[in-house]
Amino acid sequence: MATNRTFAMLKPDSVEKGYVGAILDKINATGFRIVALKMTHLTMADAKEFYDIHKERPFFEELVKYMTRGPIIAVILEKENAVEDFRALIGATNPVDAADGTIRKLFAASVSENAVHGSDSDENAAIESTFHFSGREMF
Ligand code: IDP
Ligand code: MG
Repeated sequence: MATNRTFAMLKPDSVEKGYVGAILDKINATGFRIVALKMTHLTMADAKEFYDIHKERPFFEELVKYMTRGPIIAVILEKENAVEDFRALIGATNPVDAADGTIRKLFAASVSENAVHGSDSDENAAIESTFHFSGREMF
């Protein structure tokens, strides 16, 4: 996995509210190339594994329930400085703290239902990408 890639999810609330097109448009407009994309529905086991790092946190059960309540859009994105630039594009975890113009400021409802996921490091981008996509699904 090249280090100029990141992994992202448009979470169930984004799909439910019809924000997929608008969020992908913003991602494209910011200069990211879509390397892989699919709609999928995480199982409880998938969500628990994906968010394993948070398993001791008080919001873990709420997070797993939210992430499995409907389909998500999984994407791999490519751009120079992808991980950092995508985190800047999505904004702070809590939309109240997110900068104007960020995806979470525009589309997130709360700290728990915050519209999008973005990898926090090149290492996690690679792990998360291969968790969701096979080599044949990456372009
Ligand atoms: P991040 O998505 O900005 O990297 P993390 O701290 O890694 O934020 O948390 C993962 C996800 O867990 C968040 O995106 C959000 O959906 C949820 N979450 C984080 N903090 C809280 C909280 O305090 N209450 C409820 N849900 C939370
Ligand atoms: Mg995180």
